[in-house]
Amino acid sequence: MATAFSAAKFGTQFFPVGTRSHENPLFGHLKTPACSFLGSTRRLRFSSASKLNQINSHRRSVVVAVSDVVKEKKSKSTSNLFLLLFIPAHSIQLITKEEGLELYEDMILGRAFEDMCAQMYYRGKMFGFVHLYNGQEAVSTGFIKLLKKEDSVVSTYRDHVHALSKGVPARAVMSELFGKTTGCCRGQGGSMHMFSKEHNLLGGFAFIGEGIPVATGAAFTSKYRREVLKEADCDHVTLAFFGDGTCNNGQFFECLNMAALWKLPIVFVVENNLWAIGMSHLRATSDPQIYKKGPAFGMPGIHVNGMDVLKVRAVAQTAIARARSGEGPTLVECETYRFRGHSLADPDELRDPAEKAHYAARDPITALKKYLIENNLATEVELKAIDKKIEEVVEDAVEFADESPHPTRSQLLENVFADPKGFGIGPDGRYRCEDPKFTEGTAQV
Ligand SMILES: Cc1ncc(C[n+]2csc(CCOP(=O)(O)OP(=O)(O)O)c2C)c(N)n1
Ligand SMILES: [Mg+2]
Repeated sequence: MATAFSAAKFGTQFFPVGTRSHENPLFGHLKTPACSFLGSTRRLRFSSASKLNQINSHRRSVVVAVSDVVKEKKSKSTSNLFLLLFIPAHSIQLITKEEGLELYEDMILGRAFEDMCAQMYYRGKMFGFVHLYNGQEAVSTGFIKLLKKEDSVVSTYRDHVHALSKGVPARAVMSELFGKTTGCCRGQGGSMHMFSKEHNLLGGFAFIGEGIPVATGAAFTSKYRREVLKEADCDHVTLAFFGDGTCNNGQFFECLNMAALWKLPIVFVVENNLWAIGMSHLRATSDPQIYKKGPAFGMPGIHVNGMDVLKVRAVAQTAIARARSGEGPTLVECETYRFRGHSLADPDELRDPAEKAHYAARDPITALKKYLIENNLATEVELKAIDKKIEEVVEDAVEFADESPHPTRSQLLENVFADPKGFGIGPDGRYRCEDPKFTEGTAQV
């Protein structure tokens, strides 16, 4: 199954990752002259022949057929919007020692944090579904560590590690998982709804695909601020993370369309871990090569080995630079794997042990560690010191979360749009749920 996605099977187009986006043979041809805000829709609103001639003086006929527009678009672009990424080891952009250690630390934080989550979940410290990210760390780290604080990240229900990579403190994430007031959503979001305004983490989302329009809206905001409100320094980029199963949902296609049409500063990052709960990606999708769907909308589509943080980072650098410079969106498919079941309630007995072993042997953390040591970027001692530091960070987060207070019952009704008078608030103006008799005869709250 794994080989169905391998570079060997689909050929090896070479992508020189060391080049800057405007010099890049893949992305360079997409460059068009700077257009006004929503320029691409405006061009299609023809009200009279003279206006049409004015706008399209280069076209011979005033009758505009779709085929003419297609021909024109084709002549501006080359055919190669597809890219199955095969990056030979020698072409990887070199990283500094500092960068290498930062990547390692972030991945170790993600892994150690999630392992601790599993322990705490089975000890009854967390409620509801908890979806872990073990195995996929190279995607979060490879992308998010390149962002500025003002850039946004939109996640899914598998969101703890995205939050950590974006800088939300481990204490705030763990407390949120414990349902405590010190959590990043004051304990009201829980595992699937991490959010931090300060860090521009625009949410985890329980419904699949729900975050994609939110991310598209965030990217629209950046473009609007820059081009309409004339905030010249607003070059913020949004990353939308979601899974392979989610790519079969309508929102995905709708948002690719809007993002390409308006050249939004967004990168769609598909974390293709080959499974949507117990449904194999290969059984559920007409064309399993998700990256090919980008070019259908006029944006580059790239496949990358999501178990290799350096390769992910190389692709991310180009896609983020492209978004930041106003060239528009990119669809990146990262082939990755989750080492645990879909959620902590899933005993993970259905996936083929051979498949699991295949990906376990490609653990992104082990691979980075080997790279850093072999290239004299770090010693075993230095890496062990990072492991130790992170162990302490995670233990501190658990202690902090455990000692933090639970929210008051009335917090449940805060920020509820409908006025809960009559239901939540009694005639005396006080929250009914604060009355100890409120839950009498019903389930314990
Ligand atoms: C709109 C919607 N439909 C169905 C579900 C149930 N559901 C939860 S997770 C999931 C699979 C998603 O798989 P994928 O996008 O590959 O993400 P992964 O869990 O592999 O990270 C589904 C169908 C949901 N949460 N939301
Ligand atoms: Mg999946």
